[in-house]
Amino acid sequence: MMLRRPLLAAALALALSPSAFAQSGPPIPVGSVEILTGPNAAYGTAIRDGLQLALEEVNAQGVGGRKIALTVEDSAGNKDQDINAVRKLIGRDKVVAIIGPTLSEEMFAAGPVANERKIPIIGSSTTAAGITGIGPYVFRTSLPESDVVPVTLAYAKAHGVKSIALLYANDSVFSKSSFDVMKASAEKAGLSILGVESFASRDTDFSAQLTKVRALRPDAVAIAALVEPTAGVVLQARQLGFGRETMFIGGNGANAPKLGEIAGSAADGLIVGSPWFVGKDDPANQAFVAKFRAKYGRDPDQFSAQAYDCMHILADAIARAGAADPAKIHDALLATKYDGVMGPFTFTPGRDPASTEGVVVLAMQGGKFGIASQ
Ligand code: 1QQ
Repeated sequence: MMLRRPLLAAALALALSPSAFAQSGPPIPVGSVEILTGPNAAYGTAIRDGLQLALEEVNAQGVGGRKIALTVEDSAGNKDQDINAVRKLIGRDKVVAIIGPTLSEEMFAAGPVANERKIPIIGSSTTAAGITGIGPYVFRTSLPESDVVPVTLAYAKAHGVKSIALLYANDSVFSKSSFDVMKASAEKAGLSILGVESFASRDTDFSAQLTKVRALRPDAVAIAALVEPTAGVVLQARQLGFGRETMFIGGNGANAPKLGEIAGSAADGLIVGSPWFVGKDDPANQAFVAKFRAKYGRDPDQFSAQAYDCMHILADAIARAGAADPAKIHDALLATKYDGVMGPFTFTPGRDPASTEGVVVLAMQGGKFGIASQ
């Protein structure tokens, strides 16, 4: 007994130290649910690629001596599949935290499941209002539309826009929320709102709405929708005679390379606000971009960059939690101070990103986003 005591004391000290689980142990299970198939797979695969690049770095370093084992589930953008995936990750894989899902409406479906089981769930791309209101275990690292869209509209105003028409997809939580923010921000900026039209995300013919909007002759047309319908609207707008005199404005859904891939030069001139830009010239971002290009043979987009930071933020919280314990990870997440490729990151007490600085306005040119001219 006597001999054992110092050992016990040492073991206890170890258990209480921040790197208690540092010494060894099985990989720490972490889950992710993203859209890997179907119409919105471009978002989810960009996110998965960002997560996996960060994971390689995390595991090369170790999280207090252990590795993270990441299981990525495909939601296909389907809410039932989201809920099942989250249940599976928690029940079968015993994950200590989840990153995802991709869309706000998916988070509204699956977030409550993780929240109820007290497993931290972190959206890296969800931008609608109300996400973190789901419950205390729901976090997001993505800037909500309410932080980004006002910057985009201020840019439009500074570039001569006085009147605007708004179009939105009425069957998507993100799109509706983005529209609400666009409308409120346009009002606040003193723009006159000439008209509002809506459509469904799967629509391919927007000519009725665009014809009405065309007759109003707005200086700008804002589109609150995911990337495929946004591209469809822009393509058809050009066919209906909208020229360069009309400024097209997108929300977070439009901030994806797929816009240029589908719409080509028809999307030229469209602007979006973005918390990140591939050319952002700080060393951390440049190293990330170089590594991403080397691994995947293409440029990262905003979704990959956000996911990359999100995985690092989670790994950092797990390390500081000192245990593969969801409640401790939850508390550690709240105390996050992380310098990522998006910039310095902390959470508000309400688990949203605290810093809303660094939003840039991007414009499409030749099918690619670049910094909008000043
Ligand atoms: C949301 C979004 C989408 C554009 C993410 C892909 O911002 O659903 O909240």
